[in-house]
Amino acid sequence: MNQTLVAGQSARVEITAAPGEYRYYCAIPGHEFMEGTLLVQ
Ligand SMILES: [Cu+2]
Repeated sequence: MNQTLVAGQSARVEITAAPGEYRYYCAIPGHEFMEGTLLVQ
């Protein structure tokens, strides 16, 4: 899934996922620091 936003813009994304840990990150070059982990219980 890929979602691109302009600065200051927000969006809501709904997913159906099995329990587990999912890594998310910004795919724009130079933005490797924009990442995190989504925990689904
Ligand atoms: Cu970014």
